[in-house]
Amino acid sequence: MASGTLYTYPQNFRAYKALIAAQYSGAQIKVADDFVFGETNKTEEFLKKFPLGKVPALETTDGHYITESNAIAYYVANEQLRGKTEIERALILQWLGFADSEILPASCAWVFPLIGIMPYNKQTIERAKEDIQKTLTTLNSHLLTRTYLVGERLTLADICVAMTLLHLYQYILEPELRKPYRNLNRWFQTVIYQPESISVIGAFKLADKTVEFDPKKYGEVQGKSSKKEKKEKDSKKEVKESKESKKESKAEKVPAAEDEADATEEALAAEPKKINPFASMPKSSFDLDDFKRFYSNEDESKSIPYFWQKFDPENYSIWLSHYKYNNELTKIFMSCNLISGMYQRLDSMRKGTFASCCIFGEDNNNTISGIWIWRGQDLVFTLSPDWQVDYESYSWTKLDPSKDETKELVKQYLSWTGADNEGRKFNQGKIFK
Ligand SMILES: N[C@@H](CCC(=O)N[C@@H](CS)C(=O)NCC(=O)O)C(=O)O
Repeated sequence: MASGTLYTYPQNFRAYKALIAAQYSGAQIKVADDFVFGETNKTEEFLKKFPLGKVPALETTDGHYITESNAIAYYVANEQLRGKTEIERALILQWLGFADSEILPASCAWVFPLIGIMPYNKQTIERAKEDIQKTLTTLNSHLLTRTYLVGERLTLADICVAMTLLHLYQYILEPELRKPYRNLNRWFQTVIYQPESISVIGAFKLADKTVEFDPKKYGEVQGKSSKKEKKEKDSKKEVKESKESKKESKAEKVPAAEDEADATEEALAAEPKKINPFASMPKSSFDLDDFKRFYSNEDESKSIPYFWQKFDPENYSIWLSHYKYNNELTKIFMSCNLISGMYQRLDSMRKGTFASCCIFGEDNNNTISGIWIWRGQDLVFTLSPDWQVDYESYSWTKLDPSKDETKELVKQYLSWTGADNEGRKFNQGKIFK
C-alpha cells in the first residue's frame, strides 16, 4: 500500500486530491508538519528532490519523489478510484485534463482578483466568466443522467474535478449563479460531503454571496506581502534557529497561495457556530428515537399503530414529498443514489426527522416520493442553510394527521407497498432515521 510524506501548505486544493484519495484507499500519507511554504520548498535539500520547488510533492516511504497533484493522487489511489477498465481509465484521464485545462485557468482568473491576490482586470474576468459558464454547462449536462463522472462509483475524476471547482463554489457561485447547474451542484455536494472528503476539507460551505473585489484588500495583501518579506529577512538575521522563529515565519510569510489559505481560514473563523434548529423547539411527548427503534425492530403491522398511538400533532407534522423531475430519472440505482445523497446531505436533520422515500416503477420509468415526519409545523428546510440543497427539487404537501388519507399514505410509505399516482408499482424504499 502506498505511503509517504506529503509536502504542502494548509488548505491546498491540489493536495486535497491526494489526501481524499488516501482516505478511500487507506494509503498512509503524512503531511509534513514542519513545511513552510516559500521557505522549505526553496531549500537545496527540497530542490534536490523536487527541482521545481512546487507543492504538493510526495516523498514515498520507499524513496521515490512524485510531483504534480494528479500523479500523487493516482499513486495513493486504489483500483476503484483509478478506474477498473481501459475505457474508465481513459475517461478519468480525460476529466483530469479537463479540470486542469478547462476549469482551473478560468477559475483562477475569476477568483484570485476577488480574493485580493491578483490585480483586477475587467476584461480578463469577463472572459473567465464566459469560459466557466461553458465548462459548468458541459459538466451539468454530463451529470444529468449520471451520479458520478465516470462509471457508477466515485473515481479520481470526481475527486479531482470537484477539488478544482472548490474555489468557485466557495467564493463565486452564490445561489443565483449556481441555479442553472442543478445536476452539477448535486454531484459536487455528493462528492464533498462524503466522509472521506469531510475528514480532509472539513465542513465545506457553499458561497452565500459572490466575493466582491475590494481594491483596498488587494493593496493590503500586496503591501503586507512586501512588508512581511522585509520583516522576514530582518527576522531571519536576528532569530535563526529557535523553534519560535520558525512558527513566526510560518505565520508571517505571505506568498500568494498562503494568502489564499489565510482568507479561507478567516472566512471559516468568521462563520457563526451552527445551531441545530430543532434544539430550540418545545419538548414533545412523542419520542422520535423510540419510534425509530420500534420501527426498525418490529413489523409494520405493529410499528404503524405504534406510530399513531404516540404521534404528537402539536409538535410534529407529516409531509408528502414528490420529486419534481421524475421525467429525468433513468436507472433505478440512480434514483436510489439521489435519495441516499439527499439523506447524506441532510445528516444534521436526522435528530428531529423520520422519512421513508420510495421509488415506484422500473428503469427508465420511475418516480420518487416520500413521507416525512419532523418537529415543528413548518417546512423544515428553510430553518438551516445546510438543509437546502435538495428540497427545491421536491414539492411538499403538509398532511392533516386526522384524515384517513394521511393514515393510508403513512401506511403505504412505511410499509413499502402500493403504487404511485400513475400506477407504477413500489420498487424500493429508503428510510431516513
Ligand atoms: N501542476 C502542479 C501545480 C503545482 C503548483 O503550481 N504549486 C504551487 C502552489 S499551489 C507552488 O508550489 N508554487 C511554488 C512556486 O512556484 O515556487 C500540480 O497540480 O501539482
